[in-house]
Amino acid sequence: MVCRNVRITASMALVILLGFVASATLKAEPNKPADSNTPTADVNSATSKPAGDLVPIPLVLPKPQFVGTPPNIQGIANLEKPLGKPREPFYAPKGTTNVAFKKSVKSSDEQPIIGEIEMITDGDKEATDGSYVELGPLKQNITIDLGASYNIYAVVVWHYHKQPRVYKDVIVQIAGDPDFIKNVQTIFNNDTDNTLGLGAGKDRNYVETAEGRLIDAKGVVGRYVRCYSNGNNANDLNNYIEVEVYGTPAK
Ligand SMILES: [Ca+2]
Ligand SMILES: [Ca+2]
Repeated sequence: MVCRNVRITASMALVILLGFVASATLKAEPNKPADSNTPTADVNSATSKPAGDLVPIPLVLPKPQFVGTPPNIQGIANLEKPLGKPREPFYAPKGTTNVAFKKSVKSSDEQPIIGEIEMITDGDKEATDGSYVELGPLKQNITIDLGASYNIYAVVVWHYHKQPRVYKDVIVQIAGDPDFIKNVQTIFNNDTDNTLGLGAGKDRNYVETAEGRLIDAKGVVGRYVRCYSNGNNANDLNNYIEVEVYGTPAK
């Protein structure tokens, strides 16, 4: 009697288990893409092309000053390998524009060695002499006041692209106040050993090109954009040609 009961219970359990597996498999079905040939998010772009009302940002690049892969730059650790091809378009919601154009800029060095601080948002991104600002040695920063809060999708930074260079300790932050106390968000940080004291970053060093450095800001909300650097591989000075901030007004 006991044995039979056990056998019945065991076979009932097996039936229940099989039923559970079958229903779990059925339940899993709806999560599969309707059509496996439909491209998924990351196929078309390194920065991912999500579905919906997203369009490439209206980014216009300056004239390149050197072609091909830049020569090896000596003495820079953790250096990113150049892409070796043009960067893929960056997608953001329709209506996203460069909201930094002609906006006011402040700097830790208000009397640049070369050029004027205003040149950082004047729309001129060319590498020619007369198009770049040169700030004093070692740790410096510039802060753009967008004048209002924006959803920020990308920040593009051109330090200098007349020759391949690597700027040191590049950090880009977005905040809600000019003193960077409220809602500070770091969107790029390659100061891996915390030289600037803002926290150690995980991003890599990179070679400047005419494409500028496009940083995915992931839609964070903020009004002030601050860029830090700490000299470059050629000298201790800091340069900016242009900084663009792609966003839409925050509601
Ligand atoms: Ca400029
Ligand atoms: Ca460092």
